[in-house]
Amino acid sequence: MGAVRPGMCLFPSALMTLATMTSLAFAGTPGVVPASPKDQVVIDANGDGRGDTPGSLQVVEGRVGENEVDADEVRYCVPFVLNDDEAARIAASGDPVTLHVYLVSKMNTTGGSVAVFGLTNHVGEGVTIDDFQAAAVVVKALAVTDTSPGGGFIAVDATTFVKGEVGKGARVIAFRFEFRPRPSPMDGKINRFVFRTADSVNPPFLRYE
Ligand SMILES: [Ca+2]
Ligand SMILES: [Ca+2]
Repeated sequence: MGAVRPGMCLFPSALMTLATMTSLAFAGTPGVVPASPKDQVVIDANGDGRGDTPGSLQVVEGRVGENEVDADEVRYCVPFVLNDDEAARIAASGDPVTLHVYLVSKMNTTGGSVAVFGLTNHVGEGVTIDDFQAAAVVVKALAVTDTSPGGGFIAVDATTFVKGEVGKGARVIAFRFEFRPRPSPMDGKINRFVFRTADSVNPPFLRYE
């Protein structure tokens, strides 16, 4: 371990390290895609089963369930933007793609759960009020239940959905989180799950192998 002398150039070794890391990344190490900061909650404030109220632009709580006591169903929509390299690796790989979301807390969720949906043919990176009810397929029905521990990440296998969308040429992969049962309990309480968003610590991410 020689001391660094004046004039000694460290750049070549740094370059070597970068080259090594890059080649490792293409040798099958996992890739991580962070959630788009355009993630959003969407609310059905008049109970007709359609979204009509977006959340604030920077939402730090991904609420799923009731936004108010026995009213205002809220769903969390989270897009992920893939670059061409990421899409190519996902398309070529036979390994799983998993969605990771951090469950912050549960509020009166006995008997309740969260179903994760994949928005099919989603256009653009943004979330609109129509994404509340936009066409989607079930990724996992009981992704989160009342027995899921709060304060940690939940992993959901999203391989089939993600590879399907990538296979259609999609570069934005969007998910929607919904509370079950519907309607939620009319129990005089707020029933909901809360997840971290892209604008908070421990944001959602996609992981591929
Ligand atoms: Ca509505
Ligand atoms: Ca309630």
